[in-house]
Amino acid sequence: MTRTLTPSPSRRGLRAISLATLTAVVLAGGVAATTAQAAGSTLQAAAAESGRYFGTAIAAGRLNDSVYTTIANREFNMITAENEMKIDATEPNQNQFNYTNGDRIVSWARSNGKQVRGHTLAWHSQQPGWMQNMSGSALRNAMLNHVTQVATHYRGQIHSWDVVNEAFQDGSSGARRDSNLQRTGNDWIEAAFRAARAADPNAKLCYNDYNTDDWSHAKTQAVYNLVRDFKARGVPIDCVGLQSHFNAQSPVPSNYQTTISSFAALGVDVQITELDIEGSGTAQADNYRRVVQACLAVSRCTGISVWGVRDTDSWRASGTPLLFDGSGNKKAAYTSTLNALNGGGTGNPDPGTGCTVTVSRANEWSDRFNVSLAVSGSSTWRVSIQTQGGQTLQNSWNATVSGTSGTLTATPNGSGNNFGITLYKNGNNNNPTATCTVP
Ligand code: G2I
Repeated sequence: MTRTLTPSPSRRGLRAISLATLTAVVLAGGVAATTAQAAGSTLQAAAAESGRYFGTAIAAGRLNDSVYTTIANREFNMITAENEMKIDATEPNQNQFNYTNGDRIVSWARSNGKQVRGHTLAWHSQQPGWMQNMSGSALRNAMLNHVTQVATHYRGQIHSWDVVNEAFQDGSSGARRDSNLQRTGNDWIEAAFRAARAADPNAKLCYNDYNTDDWSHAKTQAVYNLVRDFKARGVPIDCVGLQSHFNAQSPVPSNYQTTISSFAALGVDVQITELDIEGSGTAQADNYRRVVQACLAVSRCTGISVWGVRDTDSWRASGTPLLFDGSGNKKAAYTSTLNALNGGGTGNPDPGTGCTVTVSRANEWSDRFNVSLAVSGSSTWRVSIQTQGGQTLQNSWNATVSGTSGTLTATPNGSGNNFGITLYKNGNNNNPTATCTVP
């Protein structure tokens, strides 16, 4: 396990203050940390401090449960329909569209001042019977018509659409998932994205999947290559959704932040779209904290949604994976999530790693900048520094630093726990992120 503390470059409200402070302190010959942040008392308020949203999936059938709606209204400002915008719900018979329950959710969200994520336009699963039985160009046309009709119905009301959901296989193949949609031709995904863009030009268009959280997994790499290819060829795509359904078999990976920052470096937003983490107590709380901190460390990780309100609302209720218990009480996981959103937790060393590193931006020139790193919690440490974009190492002091781009590794050289690096920007002015472990 690793712990990350970095300044968040997207903390819009503090950016001007931070730059002014930096200027003053740089003149005085010191460095400034940029981790200070006002506290929010709800998830949505705390996330908004850094310009992010915090959302949840909502089920239309629970909108008359006042415990449920009270929590949802108080804590969340981004709403995803858990099932009501899926293909079987919105087009139960071909060319007969039913928006009743989807509209109920959009109406509840908008009347309470919330934004809406659309889920999902094209998926191998939850297809109505008529679509399951189709193939070839008839299916391709039916799919494109579905995308066009539904995106047009909700035009202007959707923050982001999960245009295509779960199109890759699990396991080591990195291949597309076999499905009736895939058998219409490998270009079905880009065709769906183009149709969605035409129907609702202002919605962000996301590719959404699960088991794409671990950077070393073939499925993650396959989605990364799809997005890279789309960006290179001008296929419209704005975001990647990491569903992030975690449990003992699929834990929060140690390289989760690398996955997020790597997708972001392709020029897309990253949204954590369906977060739930099975477990209880401090272990679960710690995992939620790690997810939030990984997102906060990457400026283009723009929001987090959990997949339900209370444990009893979850698609896997027996795993108690959410932030509120069945009675609507805040769990330890809620508190750690809120604290992490409010600025990175306690500042104490992570018991799992034994050390913490703080990243501070220091002197700046047109082509390069200095970064100060301060380790606490241990005198032996290894710090992994993730540079952004094409940044390269020019210089370092008070530590032994290996690598020149991508991931740099720093270890003590006898100068203590405070060290620094100079990075050439090479077109990217974002701060690096860093994690600390005791070897
Ligand atoms: O499976 C978890 C999620 C994985 N990513 C895509 C999401 O769309 C998916 O959500 C789940 C919903 O949480 C479940 O609520 O998707 C399932 C399948 O669409 C949903 O389950 C369905 C049941 O299969 C139906 O039998 C049931 O009628 O929920 C429906 C409404 O309760």
